[in-house]
Amino acid sequence: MARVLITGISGQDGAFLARQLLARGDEVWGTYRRGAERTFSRPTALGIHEQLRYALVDMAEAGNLIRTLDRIQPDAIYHLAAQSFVGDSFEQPTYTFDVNATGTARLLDAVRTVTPRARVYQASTSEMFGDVRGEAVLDEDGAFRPRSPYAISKLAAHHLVGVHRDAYGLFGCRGILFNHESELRGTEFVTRKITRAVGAVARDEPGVLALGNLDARRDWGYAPEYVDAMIRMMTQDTPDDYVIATGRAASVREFATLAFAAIGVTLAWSGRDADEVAHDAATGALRVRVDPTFWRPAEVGWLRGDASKAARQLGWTATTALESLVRRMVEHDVRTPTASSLSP
Ligand code: G4F
Repeated sequence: MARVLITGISGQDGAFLARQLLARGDEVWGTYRRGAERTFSRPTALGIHEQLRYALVDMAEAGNLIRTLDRIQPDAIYHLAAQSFVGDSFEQPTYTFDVNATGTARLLDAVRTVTPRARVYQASTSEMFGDVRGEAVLDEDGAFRPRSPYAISKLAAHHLVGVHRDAYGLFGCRGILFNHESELRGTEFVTRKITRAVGAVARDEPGVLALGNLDARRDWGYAPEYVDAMIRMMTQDTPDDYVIATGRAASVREFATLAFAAIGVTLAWSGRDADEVAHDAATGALRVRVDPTFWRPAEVGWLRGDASKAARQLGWTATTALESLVRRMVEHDVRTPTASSLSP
């Protein structure tokens, strides 16, 4: 049994990770921010809220981090806390950098000072690859050309963990995770935005789904499998870096097509750029339109990962196909109505 601290317990990955660690018999602590989600809806949805211990921590407060590590004395720290929405980082670059990059520097400094033997998992991201040339399949040696303040902040944190590993012997693992989704995904991310809208259509609610860049391609996997990869990294004898991905890229347009197909609606796409739309091929009802306000100032057009190192060294491979992931999310959002995500 280990004592584990998860920064950012209230997010999708924090909740799934906590569930898997509890199942291993670990004592699991999670940090949360004042003003952030106080109801812990995701740990509650997974039925683990009562088994977790919580600590109020802000990545902006060095003293807060030091005292928390001193009090908990974790054997392992999974550092997931972040401003994780790429779109917002263009409007809030300083905040994003402070939480994601400087916050990681504060955490690492606290670890070095208080619990130098604690293992650290860093939630690195495929966004760091950024401006991918051609349709490259990206592995741990891929070039980083970040395209957003978010990606730059995560790349800085990634390198900070590397420096602490080299300079101070930190057991630091960096998981370069490609997009990973689930029924607990935040509703601001495109996959959940789409599946919630499909749920609304299935319930005959009025409205049209408005999306940004339909051509963006992502390598989408199922989040619970990705947190399993984190644990496998952290329980190796040697810390290392791993790409975690499915190896398949699909466009936002394809994701939406699959999601509507899951409720028996075939989409017929027409038009181009800001005028592109999708109608229900059977009824002619308008289902999707483009809203340029969702276009990003700089976009990452293509992300597809090669997780063969993780397969070789961790025995990890993604097993949920995109079609199954989409169906699972749609079925959840058909069953569980939330405030409508369709614009009139
Ligand atoms: O769902 P997204 O917002 O995810 P994004 O930007 O790929 O970032 C996610 O994955 C990263 C891993 O690669 C994480 F590091 C990060 O924290 C986060 O979890 O957008 C996916 C794509 C983008 O190209 C975006 O421009 O979908 C495009 N898109 C098109 N219409 C939209 C929309 N994105 C959002 N959020 N909303 C739209 O209406």
